[in-house]
Amino acid sequence: MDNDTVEQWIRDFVSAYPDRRESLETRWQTPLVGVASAQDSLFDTFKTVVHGGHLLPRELLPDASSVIVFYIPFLGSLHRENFREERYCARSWATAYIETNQLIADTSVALKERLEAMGKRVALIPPTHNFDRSTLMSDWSHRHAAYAAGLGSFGFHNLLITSLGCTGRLGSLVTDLELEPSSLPERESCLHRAGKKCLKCVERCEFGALHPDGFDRFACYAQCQANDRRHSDLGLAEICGKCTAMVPCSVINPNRWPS
Ligand code: B12
Ligand code: SF4
Ligand code: SF4
Repeated sequence: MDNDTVEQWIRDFVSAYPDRRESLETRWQTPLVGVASAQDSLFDTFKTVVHGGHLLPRELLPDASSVIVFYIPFLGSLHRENFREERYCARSWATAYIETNQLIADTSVALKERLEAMGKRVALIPPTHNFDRSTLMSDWSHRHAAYAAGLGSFGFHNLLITSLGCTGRLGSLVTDLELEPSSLPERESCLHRAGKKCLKCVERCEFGALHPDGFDRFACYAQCQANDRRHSDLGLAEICGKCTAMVPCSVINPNRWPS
């Protein structure tokens, strides 16, 4: 399998998914796929920029060669619905969170089986809930892996902004399959970080989490838990995402973006 085959395989799996699973409410756009070399020195820097316990690819899989990362974008209508619901997040956003986490897990398991059938080895990483409740940090950050795989850059709101915006979700897996690493994007995706006027994400956060001078992850988690209580009949949905609703980077319009 080369890069194109892996990318096409993931795209086909995601596009066929709604036919395989009954009563899904969420629909997705075509995923973006990127690859980082497991030896990329960026992973060493994540021990400092994320935290000391962040794992290296080879700590997940000895002889790791590549990190495959995929971004599954929601339909554009979803972040608009989340904007309209005011303080609490939209029910459709909660449903999309649960269904997309399942989609990421199912895609990862199916790709692992496909690669193992070719004699390759794969280490899986759960889509979320793999974080320490006392620090609110994970030993593997999908968005840092996505950054290393060239899928986008970090917005002021912490989310990874890809060429299809920031409202989708990420999955990654580590394998000994040799693939060509993707190059890092040259463009700064966040308007504020590109020196333009924005900080719309800060305006959207009414919960004391996102400020012009920083981010309080515990205040953010408190609001995510409030939304979970609100939508408790759906299953675990610790979510909010108001900072990604109807902001310029939700869905990218290339004509308005800095080059
Ligand atoms: C713990 C966690 C949370 C916690 C803590 C949030 C946080 N910011 O850490 C809580 C519960 C509060 C939370 C909330 C949310 N989360 Co959350 N969460 C995670 C989880 C499990 C681990 C994240 C982690 O360990 N972060 C570690 C900290 C240190 O890193 P960080 O916050 O990303 O901050 C870094 C960046 O700002 C970065 N950075 C900034 N500029 C630059 C520049 C460069 C060059 C580099 C290298 C780094 C960098 O530096 C900081 C430190 O390194 C991941 C899943 C996973 N395993 O990856 C999902 C994940 C990050 N969450 C996600 C989402 C969508 C959300 C919410 C929108 C909730 C929702 N779904 O409605 C909010 C957004 C909050 C926000 N504005 O950040 C998505 C992000 C998708 C994306 N497009 O980026 C993820 C990846 C889940 C997934 N599988 O898709 N989350
Ligand atoms: S809303 Fe504006 S400042 Fe915030 S992350 Fe998006 S582009 Fe950057
Ligand atoms: S997810 Fe909600 S609470 Fe967290 S930073 Fe974004 S708007 Fe604020």
